[in-house]
Amino acid sequence: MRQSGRNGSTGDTTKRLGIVAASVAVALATVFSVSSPAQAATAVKISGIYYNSPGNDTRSNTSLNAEYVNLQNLTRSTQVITNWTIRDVAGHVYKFPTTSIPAGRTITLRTGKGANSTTTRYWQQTNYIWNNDRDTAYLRNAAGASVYTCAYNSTAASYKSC
Ligand SMILES: [Ca+2]
Repeated sequence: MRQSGRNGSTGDTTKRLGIVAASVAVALATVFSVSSPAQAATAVKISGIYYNSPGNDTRSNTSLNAEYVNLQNLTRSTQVITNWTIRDVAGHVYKFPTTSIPAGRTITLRTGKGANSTTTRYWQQTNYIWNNDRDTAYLRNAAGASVYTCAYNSTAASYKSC
């Protein structure tokens, strides 16, 4: 009768290889986690929110349009943001119509009514979107994936740079 090799060297080698593989996996995981900030780089960001328009909140169209969000293209090429959305904590959603932002440029989304131009979009609202004390702006791409988020929590300022 032959003896089984359960205590033989083959099993030990397998264990050792397993430990080596695990070490390599940990090393790779470390490398990738270190490089993740670069992967998180975005082409378009929310660069700022003017959430407390000047003067009293009279809901005049002028006052509504003094409340706005800026999106900036951080790249050297045109970025298409058609069907991208901006939303607040309360669940108001704006969807960009056919829109592109030239390299390095900014587009402004104003709360009130107006005629869209290449540099300005209008949400066409009759009430304010951005709370004067605290809120969060969420930018999502056409697939609904989060692109950028900007939160503020201060009545000491009217504008949040993101
Ligand atoms: Ca406001």
